[in-house]
Amino acid sequence: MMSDITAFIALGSNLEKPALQLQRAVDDIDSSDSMRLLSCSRLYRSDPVGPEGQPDYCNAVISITTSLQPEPLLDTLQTIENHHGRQRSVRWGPRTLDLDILLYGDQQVHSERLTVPHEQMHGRAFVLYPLNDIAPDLTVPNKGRLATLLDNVPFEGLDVIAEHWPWF
Ligand code: ROI
Repeated sequence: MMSDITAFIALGSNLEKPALQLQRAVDDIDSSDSMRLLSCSRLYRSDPVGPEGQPDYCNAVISITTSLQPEPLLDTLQTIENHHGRQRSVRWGPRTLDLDILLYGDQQVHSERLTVPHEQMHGRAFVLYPLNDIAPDLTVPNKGRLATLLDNVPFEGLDVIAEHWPWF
């Protein structure tokens, strides 16, 4: 479709078989009428950022094409999160599935519900390194080149746990 936009989505989980949660999320996204998977980063284990004492996370980044505008895309991703048993209780607490819109084309969005580019992405290793797997030449609107952002965020608290996935 002519109006399709490329968007980058960060996936995170640290409850109930995190790798399986990410795998199912990719399936749900790709089987949706309004979203198509383009590429998938490697799969990472990461130390929790935020409150201590929660389990390690599984993280990845994917790119998709979508016919949806940013807010309907957010709605659709939140519906998938809810299907994965996501409970919104503790801020920065553990979660079965988190789907964050990192980038929506080269557009900037500032609404009550949504900020794109994602406000914290430029400082988070668990976002930037997976993103670099699939879009090393990217420039983040207002933040500069991904390669430059990576210079300021060490590869720490991260392990690649799979080069190739989803597995099925
Ligand atoms: N920490 C890691 N490592 N990975 C995440 O996806 C993640 N998501 C969050 C908070 C709680 C900030 N910490 C995280 O929302």
